[in-house]
Amino acid sequence: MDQGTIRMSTEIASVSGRRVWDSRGRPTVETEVRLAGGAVGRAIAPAGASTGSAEAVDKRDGGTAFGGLDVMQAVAAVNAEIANTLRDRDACDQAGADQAMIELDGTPNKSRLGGNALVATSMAIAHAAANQQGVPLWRHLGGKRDDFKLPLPEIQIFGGGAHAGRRVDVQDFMVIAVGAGSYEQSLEWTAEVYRAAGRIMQDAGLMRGVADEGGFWPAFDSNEQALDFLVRAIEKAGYAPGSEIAISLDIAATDFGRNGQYRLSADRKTVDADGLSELLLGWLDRYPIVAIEDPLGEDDGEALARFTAAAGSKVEVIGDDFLCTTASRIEAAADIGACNAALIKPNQAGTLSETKAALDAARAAGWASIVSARSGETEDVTIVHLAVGWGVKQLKVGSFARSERMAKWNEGLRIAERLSHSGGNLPARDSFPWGRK
Ligand code: 2PG
Ligand code: MG
Repeated sequence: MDQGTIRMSTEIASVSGRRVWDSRGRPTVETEVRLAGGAVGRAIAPAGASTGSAEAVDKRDGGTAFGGLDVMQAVAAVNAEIANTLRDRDACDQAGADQAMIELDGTPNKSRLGGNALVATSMAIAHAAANQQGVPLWRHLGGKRDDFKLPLPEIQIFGGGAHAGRRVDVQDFMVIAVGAGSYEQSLEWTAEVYRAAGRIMQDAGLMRGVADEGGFWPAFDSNEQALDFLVRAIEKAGYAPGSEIAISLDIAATDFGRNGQYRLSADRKTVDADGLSELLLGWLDRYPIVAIEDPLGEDDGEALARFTAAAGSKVEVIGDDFLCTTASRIEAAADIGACNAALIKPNQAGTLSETKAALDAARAAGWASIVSARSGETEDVTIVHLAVGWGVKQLKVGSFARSERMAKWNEGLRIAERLSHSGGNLPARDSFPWGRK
């Protein structure tokens, strides 16, 4: 920049990266963006364990240190190439900054510079822009409206699959307090269910600790036993299963499916796509389930369309590994009638702009959407602001334990306080009509 030019306060003055550590003790990337006006924005990349094959790829160094998971190359990319490209850009032009990074990377899956480098930087730019303007991030993202709502929390009680040594096959057994009148109340109710679940598992001698996202690590004999215990926990906590507290499942079927065959180890059987669909449709009949994520593997689009045709009028059929927060994949899925809701994870897309494009595609298809954390997380709370600012219906960040999870639920409480003047702060109570019998 020429000496004497007046700089806009939201111009990016510097971008720097550093290595920090996530909730599994693995290295990850933090980016710090400093603006000409003095504001600083910081964000940290999360990391998944059950990943879809079309996700943006994290750059990992390989070799022997930290199991090959070090991120020093991604940090170096932030400090050099990415910093040089972004310097002097307006942090308020998120789309322009993201596009510049996408072009700089030049690969379809962000593998050259790293999805971890890009997503941390993209989110840090948004934080810096919000800070410079003196507004919370959710308002910077959401613009001038006064109808902001908190998302409905979707909270894990039992963890399984890749997050708990595959003791049960289903990955997330979650609850949604569909009958709660406010965000605060939904957390209070869930806290009681989490405690009750811990007590009944302890009494039954089935407690093995906590899984990666803070949910209890169960020693159940079958997947259905987990569902039975979850209903018991809801009842023991004093709530009506279904009308007050309903169940949401992430089957994460890609993880136990291969060549159209699904191995349910906990149930000691192998089924094909139609067999798995039949089993899950049976669960939908017998348990108060309102949402089911990745019921089939990421390659089983047609079976997923058949499943959605059978279940989509009763529950949210959510695509995660199948959609990978990608607008074109969501459009293609909508064309064949696969899914009626999309999980939205910024690090699957790689930048905030692409994440928002995926959300817009889901909305254009008439779908529900859920902003989601990853199993590897940190104190970063950006996703809570995305959910509020973008008006997303649900938020999934894991369980009701461990600080990388609680930091996010607690951030929602702070936002709720800011919004409390506007009355009820959750999405419309009729958004799960089938869960309110
Ligand atoms: C998922 C997430 C969160 P991971 O599958 O939805 O539960 O897990 O981050 O390991 O992909
Ligand atoms: Mg999932």
